[in-house]
Amino acid sequence: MTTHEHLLQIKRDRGAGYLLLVDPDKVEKVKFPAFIREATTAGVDAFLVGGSLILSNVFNETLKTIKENSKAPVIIFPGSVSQVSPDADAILFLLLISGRNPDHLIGNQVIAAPIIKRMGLEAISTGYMLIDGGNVTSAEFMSNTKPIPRDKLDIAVAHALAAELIGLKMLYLEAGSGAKQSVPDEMIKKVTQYCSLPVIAGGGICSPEEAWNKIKAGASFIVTGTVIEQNSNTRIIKSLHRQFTNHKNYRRKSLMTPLHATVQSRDQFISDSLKESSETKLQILHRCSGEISKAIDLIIHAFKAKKKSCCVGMAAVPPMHNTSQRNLLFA
Ligand code: 1GP
Repeated sequence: MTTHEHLLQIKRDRGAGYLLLVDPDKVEKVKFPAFIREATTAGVDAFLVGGSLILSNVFNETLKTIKENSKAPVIIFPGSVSQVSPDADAILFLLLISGRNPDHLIGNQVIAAPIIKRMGLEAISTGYMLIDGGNVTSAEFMSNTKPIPRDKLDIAVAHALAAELIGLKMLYLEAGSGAKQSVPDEMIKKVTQYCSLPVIAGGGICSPEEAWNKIKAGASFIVTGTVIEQNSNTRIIKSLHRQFTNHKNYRRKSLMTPLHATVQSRDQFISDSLKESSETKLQILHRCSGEISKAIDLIIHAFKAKKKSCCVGMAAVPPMHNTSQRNLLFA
């Protein structure tokens, strides 16, 4: 199974996944292997490795250490063409589609493509969209591009659709590392209503609730980086273990438990609905927002009423924003 297929399976099985961004410059060598092992145990679905600018010379070493200590996929999230290595499972082959800098639309890709091909590295073509996060981030400055304004949902949707029509595999909505404001939930919602590509959301996500809101809005993957670094209370990470403890709590208490519980309820709900649909010809309309429990109540009520055909207002549960899954429900 390729890494891309693996990610799609996570999305299918659980509705959403969690990607931990590792900046090689921030790695504390001694404690890093234990941190990776614990992060894996806590349920990180994949590690992203990269940065807009890497000053240290430990890029390959970082990839290798993660591989040695985790079975989770290691995916390069390149800030430049120099961040290409055969020591990863895959690379996000980024096209910075929100910008109009030809270097980031095709120039760097042309330079990197033969190297990636020669290495046999899996490339996951990804439409990378910078969204205004309230401050100038490294990604914005280094790419010399303008982010999409936060309130321009139509512009974001049009870019996402272009990525889909071009044939890219994923979309990354990025507010930028350390952004003051993460990508607006409303934008994720709008993009995933119109575009069927799985959406990765990252930049400035600081709390489990914020992550959960992105998932509810339709994101398939959440990326965090800075929130882990900040928890160390020092500029250079003094205690990755302690930092990870925060991360573990973050996953267990606030993201993983409610997220997975709700997603499982939803998956059960979908599979039950599909099972029943052949008998009752139940039509599920995906058009209003609400709580999953409310939707389940409504559908149970409909089944009890033994209606041959009924319409049920369906909660706007994330993956159903995607047309492919919605079509599955309609089938
Ligand atoms: C940056 O989306 C990632 O490219 C993660 O951002 O560091 O703000 O979590 P943060």
